[in-house]
Amino acid sequence: MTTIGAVYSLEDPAPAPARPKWSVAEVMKLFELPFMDLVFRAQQVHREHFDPNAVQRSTLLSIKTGGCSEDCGYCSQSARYSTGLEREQLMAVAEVVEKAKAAKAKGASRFCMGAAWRGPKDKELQTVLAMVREVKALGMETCVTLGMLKDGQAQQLKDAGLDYYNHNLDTAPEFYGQVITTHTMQDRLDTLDKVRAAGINVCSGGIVGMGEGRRARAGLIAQLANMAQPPESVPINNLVAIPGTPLEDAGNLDPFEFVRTIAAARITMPTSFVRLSAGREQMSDEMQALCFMAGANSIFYGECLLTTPNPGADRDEVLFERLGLRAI
Ligand code: SAM
Ligand code: DTB
Ligand code: SF4
Repeated sequence: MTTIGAVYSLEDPAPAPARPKWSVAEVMKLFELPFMDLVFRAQQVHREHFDPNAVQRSTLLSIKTGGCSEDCGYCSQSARYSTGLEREQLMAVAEVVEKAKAAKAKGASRFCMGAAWRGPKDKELQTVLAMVREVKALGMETCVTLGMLKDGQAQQLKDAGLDYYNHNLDTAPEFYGQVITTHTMQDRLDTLDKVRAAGINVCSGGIVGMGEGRRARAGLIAQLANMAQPPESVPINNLVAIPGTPLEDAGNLDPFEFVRTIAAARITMPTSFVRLSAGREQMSDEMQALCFMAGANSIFYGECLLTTPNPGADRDEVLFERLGLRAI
């Protein structure tokens, strides 16, 4: 591995930088395939690595809602926009544990706790650590998404038993500044490095349907796939347009383009779980089946995402039954 500040002599030249696994142009080529060819190829890759009829289910809970300092243009929880969302304090540990028990009883295997923070303060982190310990003790996989981490915080989460940290790259580097100005893509990558170094599984993906072009969607996928170790879990969110946010009128991506994004994620990250994430409430069952066909093998499960609705467990049970899908 090249270390920062290493000195190389002529006899021992600097190693050529590793070629990215996927160039943006190569990912663009995937997007440009005829739809049937793309979905077929994604399904083939999927079958090489996964049971095509098994879908992982994570339940989300917003443990601290609204009042966030950041300006992410899609988000209902930014304090900068009037979205009508009521701000809430960090939840009590016991309340979180009750919600996790209910999610487990409904068949979720992972519980993901999200906080509307730029990053956690040390005192806040202590409360989250207690949540992680207690949810883990229920026999569930644990995931948190708390924003940017400072040195040492990832290790504390690992020690508490955290399995996954969610931190999305959200979009391509060149589009990032049009959506978010209060932190950078590099900030996000730095936090992901800390998560990896602590030995926590990485959950990182993005949002499409924000008015970005196909090249930006390909850029996001390439950025994720080219990580030294791609994320174990890759959530692909379709924008839920929130009134009052700068992106309230974005939406309306061609549904086939969403499926193409899932397929591109599957082909470029063959061993990762690809999660059909936000936006399912607005999708037909047929659209969701296409996403599973294109290699999605994980969903958010339960009637609420963080602040917006998601299909209820009953609707999903019927969908799984109709498609012969098995929950894992
Ligand atoms: N504050 C933390 C952060 O930004 O990482 C954690 C919570 S944040 C809400 C988690 C992710 O949810 C974002 O990175 C974004 O990908 C997704 N998200 C938020 N609002 C969304 C929306 N309206 N539609 C689709 N995805 C959204
Ligand atoms: C992710 O990629 N999507 C989830 C989770 N990680 C934290 C959040 C989706 C939020 C959708 C809008 C809302 O409910 O506020
Ligand atoms: Fe805050 Fe996260 Fe929403 Fe951005 S996405 S405004 S960091 S809660």
